[in-house]
Amino acid sequence: MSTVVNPKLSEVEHVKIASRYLRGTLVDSLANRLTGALNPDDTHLIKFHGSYQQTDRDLDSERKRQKLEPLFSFMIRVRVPGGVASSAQWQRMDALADAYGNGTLKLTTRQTFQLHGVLKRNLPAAIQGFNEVQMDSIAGCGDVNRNVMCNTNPHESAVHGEVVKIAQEISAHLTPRTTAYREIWLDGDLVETTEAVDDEPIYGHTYLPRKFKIALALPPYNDSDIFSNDIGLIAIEENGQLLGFNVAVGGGLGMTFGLPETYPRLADLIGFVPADKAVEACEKIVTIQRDWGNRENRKLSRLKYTIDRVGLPAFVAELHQRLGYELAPTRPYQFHSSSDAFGWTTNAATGQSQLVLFVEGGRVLDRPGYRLKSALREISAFHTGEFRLTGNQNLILANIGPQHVARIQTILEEAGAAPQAEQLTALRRGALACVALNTCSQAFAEAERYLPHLLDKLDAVIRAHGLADAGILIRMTGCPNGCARPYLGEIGLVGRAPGRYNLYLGADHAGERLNKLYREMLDEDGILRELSPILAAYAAGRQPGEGFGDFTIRTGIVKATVRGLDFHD
Ligand code: SRM
Ligand code: SF4
Repeated sequence: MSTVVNPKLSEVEHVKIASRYLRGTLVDSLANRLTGALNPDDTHLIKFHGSYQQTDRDLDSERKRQKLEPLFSFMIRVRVPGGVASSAQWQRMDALADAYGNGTLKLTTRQTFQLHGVLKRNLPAAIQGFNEVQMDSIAGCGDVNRNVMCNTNPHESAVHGEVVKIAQEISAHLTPRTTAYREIWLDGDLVETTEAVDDEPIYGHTYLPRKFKIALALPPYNDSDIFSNDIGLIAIEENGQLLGFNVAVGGGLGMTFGLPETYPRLADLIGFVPADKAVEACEKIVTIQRDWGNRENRKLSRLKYTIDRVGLPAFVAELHQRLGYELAPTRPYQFHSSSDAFGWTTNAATGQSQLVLFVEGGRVLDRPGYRLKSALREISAFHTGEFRLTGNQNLILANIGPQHVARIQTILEEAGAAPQAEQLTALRRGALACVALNTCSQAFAEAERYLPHLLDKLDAVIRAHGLADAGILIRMTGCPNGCARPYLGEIGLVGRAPGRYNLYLGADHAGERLNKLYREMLDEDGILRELSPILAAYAAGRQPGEGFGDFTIRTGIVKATVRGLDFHD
């Protein structure tokens, strides 16, 4: 085997090569009690194990003044393929958040759980805690396939269960095979291993050039925002039968300010695969990205850039060759919405009910007058259905037996956490905000902690114009990486500097068109000043059924973005 290493490879590639299938010196890093941090190379490797080393950014400057090292702690992301968790798993996450985290659970935009604030010494116990309820964090982050998303709502279609099962199969098939995770976190005894002992039949020893994301959706619902994924699979159903999936490739939202060669891009539809070939198709697409992706510049290494570099026809030809057959032509489908439909519904056939519960910013916590975390803990003690995490940071209590409906409603009401559809505007219920400060190292501005306050002010405008029920998608992030999918927001706010945001308009309501930059570096007054007249015009001049994003295009407020490459035009 050749040992020549390309000197231009990015730093992370060198770390992966030296890591012996993701082991690195993680065991030594964990044992070192002189610091709350890991050895520098291990900070890259621990991502593959589902964790990020972070600091409390609220305290950084004070700790520096006191000549202390930053307050290091870890975020851990627990994979939940398709977002489906049991009551036992919910209870465990709830307890681990209290025992080792900051007492809150974050439901993410990719249907996973995150714990924040876990100290280095508590990482093994937390990960062992997930393992005891058949959950893991491997591939939560890192240059591998991440949590596979799927429509969340089991009542939406007869074939929903089948589609979730395929999401789970894809996830299992693309989970790294290295035993490093088990050795480091679960066994406690690191076996000295060489490259020859482990095998990654799909990834190889350097894994992928960059993160990789897959989502499935069942029309007309696109709540998993499939076009922002490296692979999006659109389920095609006929007479209650799952036929297969339209395949879309090359979605991704991250970009860097000042680097126009980086851009958000929606995935392109390239054909149709029968349901029993979906896993294989995903594997082959992953291997093309493994072989063709850019390993020198991580800013240009996502599949979207690989495809734009080689051209879609060349990419598809290679896929057909690796599959040994050609994808069939895409089938017709229609998406209506990418948001969640809140409240109670009952399935006439099964008699089971479900509650789609609004969780502001995806943060499950207790605070005075609002004890959501306690209420859900109480419910998990008797709920025999599932806890389903949505891609919009909300929660579905699914498959609730008729005997539990009233009890669940009462518990939520008494905790001040009951669905309050009539009290909350549709704008607020559909809002997404990424974590940003105080834990995210990338944040230029607040998002999760600030958006509710901005919404207090925007709600006043919305109500004044009679738009309380207009489902306008607003999404805010603290930086341009796009974690709350802001470029698919009908109103996108992307942090540029403390208290300053770029405003994007013009995405559609179903996740099929990116938005466009409208104004830069707005503070709160600027955001309200810019949005108020546009909302007023929308209230007065919208056509029947016209979404806010479509209105801003039709009236010429912004130009439509047709593909990623014209996002910056
Ligand atoms: Fe993300 C990095 C949080 C969904 C694009 N994301 C991060 C990090 C790990 C920051 C870092 O690199 O140090 C954030 C951790 C903050 C914290 O304290 O928790 C972070 N991303 C999140 C979450 C928790 C946002 C949320 O509030 O829900 C979401 C977790 C998803 C999950 O469960 O797996 C999250 N991130 C997304 C999405 C949305 C999606 O996947 O549907 C995107 C845009 C889609 C995409 O990937 O293109 C996204 N995150 C990024 C990027 C930019 C990637 C790129 O191609 O440029 C980064 C930075 C990076 O990778 O270098 C990033
Ligand atoms: Fe952090 Fe930026 Fe992602 Fe927000 S969008 S969580 S600020 S990386």
